[in-house]
Amino acid sequence: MGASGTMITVAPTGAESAKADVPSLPVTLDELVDTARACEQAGAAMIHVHLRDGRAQPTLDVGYAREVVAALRDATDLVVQLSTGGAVTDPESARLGVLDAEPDSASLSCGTVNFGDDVFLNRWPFMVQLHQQMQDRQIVPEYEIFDLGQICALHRLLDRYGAPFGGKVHCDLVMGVRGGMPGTAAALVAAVAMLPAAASWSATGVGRSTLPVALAALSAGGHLRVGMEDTLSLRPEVPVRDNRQLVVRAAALAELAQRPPMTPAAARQLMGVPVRRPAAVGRR
Ligand code: KMH
Ligand code: ZN
Repeated sequence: MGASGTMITVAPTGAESAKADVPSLPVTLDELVDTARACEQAGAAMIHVHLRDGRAQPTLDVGYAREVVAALRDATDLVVQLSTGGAVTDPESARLGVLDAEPDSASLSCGTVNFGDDVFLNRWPFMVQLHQQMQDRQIVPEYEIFDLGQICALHRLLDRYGAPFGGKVHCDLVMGVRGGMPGTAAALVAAVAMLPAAASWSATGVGRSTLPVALAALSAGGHLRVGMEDTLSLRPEVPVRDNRQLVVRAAALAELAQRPPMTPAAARQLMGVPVRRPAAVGRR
């Protein structure tokens, strides 16, 4: 069985939704920091960050990424994870460049997948580069799994290139993407059975699969990722008000499952993420 507590990750922004369509999407530095604070108070332990520029478009600007990492560390204890997935149009060089911002953790997608009408490209050599650069820079990867075959690629990566920095393997099952595995309990159970022994894992159900995936993950011993990157509706016809609302709901489910939300400190232990800053002083 899985861990006794539940690590809740909030993915507040993503690269796909437009601010004009979703005005409550956090895109500025201040909006991100406010969201991070509110979600930490509601039970989140980690934040998965996609950056937006001054026009609210996805960006992988390293200078800005450093600023965001510093601001989130200053304002919260959350484990700060930067996306190296970016947007489907981002080149590999810019996606690798995100690691220069020295986050606690970064995502590492384990294979190419159709992504709605687009293709989310993750070539094997690029996966290897991400894995090795994260080992060198002491960044803990979160392996993103969009389909079952990608778990075979993860095994191959670990067998050939060794354990990630921190020595723990943590995966996130991203389910319900149009082109990837469905967001069902059956697919979740199949994926979990294939994960490396002793790996920890969370699950994310995109769109309408959010709740079925969260409930299946809790019952199978996994952790949760929620947020407006993945879901913009609370239920049919009811739009999400903000990211905090999704974290509050996830925390309530975790409590109901008698696996209450983990603190950021417990999440660091789970994932093998060291503390990268002195004890919090001078919080804004
Ligand atoms: N935006 C998607 C194309 C990640 O953050 O690592 C990729 C994604 C995965 O969101
Ligand atoms: Zn993402």
